[in-house]
Amino acid sequence: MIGMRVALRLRMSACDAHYSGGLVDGARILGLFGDLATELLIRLDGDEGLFRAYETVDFLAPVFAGDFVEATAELTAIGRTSRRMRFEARKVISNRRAGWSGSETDPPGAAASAADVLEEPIVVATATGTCVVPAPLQRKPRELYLPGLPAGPPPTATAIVTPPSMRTEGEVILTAAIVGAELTRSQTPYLPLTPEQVADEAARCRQAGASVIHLHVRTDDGTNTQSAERFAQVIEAIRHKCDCIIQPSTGGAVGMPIEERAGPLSCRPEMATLNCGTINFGDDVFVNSRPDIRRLAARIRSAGAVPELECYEVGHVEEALTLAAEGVVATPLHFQFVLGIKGAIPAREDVLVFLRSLVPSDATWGVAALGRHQQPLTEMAMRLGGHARVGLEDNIYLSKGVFAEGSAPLVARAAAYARSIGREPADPARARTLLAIGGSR
Ligand code: KMH
Ligand code: ZN
Repeated sequence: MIGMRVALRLRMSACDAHYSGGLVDGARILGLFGDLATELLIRLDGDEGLFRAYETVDFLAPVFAGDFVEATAELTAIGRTSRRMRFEARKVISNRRAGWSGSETDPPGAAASAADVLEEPIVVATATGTCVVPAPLQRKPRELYLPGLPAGPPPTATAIVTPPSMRTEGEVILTAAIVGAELTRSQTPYLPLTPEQVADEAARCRQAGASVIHLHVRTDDGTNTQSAERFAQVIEAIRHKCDCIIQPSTGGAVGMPIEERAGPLSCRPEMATLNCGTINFGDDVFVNSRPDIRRLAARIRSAGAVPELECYEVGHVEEALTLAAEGVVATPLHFQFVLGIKGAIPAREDVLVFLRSLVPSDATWGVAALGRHQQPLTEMAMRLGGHARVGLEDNIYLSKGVFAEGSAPLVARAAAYARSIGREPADPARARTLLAIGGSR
């Protein structure tokens, strides 16, 4: 829900002009922000709530009667009763009437009705503020009236419907993490092991909407391996069944030496993971020293693969940016925020908002979240314009106590959610373009 955005666009009329020269007063803009805050509260809590305080208000450019103003609000934090928001108002059309637009370039004698669509909208005001909805007035999400709910799965607690005007454009890349390294058959009977089982599962996931297969491989007895031969065998089996991008792991299993982890790179995959730092991984330590990260990055590059930058902590994002600055990895970058490993960064909405704020604007990013966090955090990522990874590696349940019968049902649910917010799952060809595989973006 953090990251939810709403918008208003309206024309300032002569009635809105308060000062000489048709100037609109700042209070009018704050009125728009108040209405936006109210809409966010209704969508979140089913109640109009109250505006408690503005922390900042900046009026940055004048607004005149005849201007069209677009105002947006974004939910930035949720407390027990408090809801913090960020606001922005931009002028998108400017009236040209002499003396009103304030422009010195107005042609003399321009018609009183002349107006321009601005090539670059002008930010006229920004603000941050806090609203409250008393606990007894907060209604549960399932009681909320969500107009315009498209056909598809019923809304979950996090499936706030984005109004059509605010839908994020662009396809979602769905990655299926179908095998994992640490998962065992004793945890779920649906874990694929043999090349045929893995290839069948990859094809089912492709059918369900996945375009990338994040791949670990096992020996027939289920032991994790980074053997190049086994990867070659499994990749060939997948290739026979579907056209997904195959993204081998270079993380392997906890405790594997780096040289062994690099095994699948000899298959010259289109993508490969690059783990960007060390973390506590449950009771183990997943070690990625800075020299080893650079060695693996160089190997990935010389294999011709696009690295997916696995970030389990805030500092890992900084490390990835440093790798780019050093030229060890090529831009544009593709980040994967892995949230909810015990001992690393938690799977929380505010964490994701912060991580997203760190990535460069030309980068792509996705979320992998563990266990019960998989669905809400990947759905949030999709709402925020990111991509999503689901699958048994991160989560073996479809709902509490109900096993996912393979990764495909998890992919199908993510694909349905993507469509419900107006984003189509990318096919592999489109995903290759979005990920700059082959240098195309
Ligand atoms: N098995 C984890 C220790 C990756 O695939 O690159 C590492 C991992 C990350 O799964
Ligand atoms: Zn993995």
